[in-house]
Amino acid sequence: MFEPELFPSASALLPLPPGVTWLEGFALDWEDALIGALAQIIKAAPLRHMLTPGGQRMSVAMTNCGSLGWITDRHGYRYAALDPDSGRPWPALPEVIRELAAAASLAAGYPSFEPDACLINCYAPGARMSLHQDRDERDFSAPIVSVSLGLPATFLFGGLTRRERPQRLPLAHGDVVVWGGPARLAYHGVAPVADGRHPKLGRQRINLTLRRAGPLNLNGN
Ligand code: MD3
Ligand code: FE
Repeated sequence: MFEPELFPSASALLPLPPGVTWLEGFALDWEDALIGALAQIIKAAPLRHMLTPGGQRMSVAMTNCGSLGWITDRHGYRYAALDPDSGRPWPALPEVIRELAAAASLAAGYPSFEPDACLINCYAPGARMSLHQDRDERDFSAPIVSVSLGLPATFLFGGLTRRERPQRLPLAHGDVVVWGGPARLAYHGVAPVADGRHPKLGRQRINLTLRRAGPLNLNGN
């Protein structure tokens, strides 16, 4: 029989733009493994506040894993195989992140997504990310998979021009969102994170952004 839902989930209440697949709580099955893997990565490649090309220090602290890492400095935004702070390659993409990305992209209709870059964004209360497009990747046909952990945040999701007023998505610990097709080049950002405390992660929001940044090659990497 049809059961009316008394407390429909947030994603069921919002008309999502085409290309956006919101998987609420999808990462919870991997929660502890993810947190353990993150701790290892941050040990090898510490979080840091990078400089924008305009000379502003970012409020979000970042690091990467995978064969390519997203960086910004006075010279611009780009992907790099080496951590500029250590001169070493970024830590490898852990199996748990690979598995989660494969499951989420499959659920969203992208069965052959092979990420080579995982940007780790760490937001203390008050940190934010202003509206921007992601266009440093080589091929925009691949989706982007994002995983939210820790404190909740309001994600801002606009159109293909800066002019369109962004829609607000409340993202919680464990939510995974797959952004593909017409959503891939949309303007997006994160409103300042409100103070709070997550039982496992404390006073922070961590977002993993999995991308295909470089070319696909025949060696499976
Ligand atoms: C929608 N990070 O690192 S992830 C970024 O929560 C970034 O840390 C945000 O935007 C964060 O560039 C958002 C979700 C996301 C990432 C890329 C997108 C959404 C996107 C690209 C196109 C459309
Ligand atoms: Fe982005």
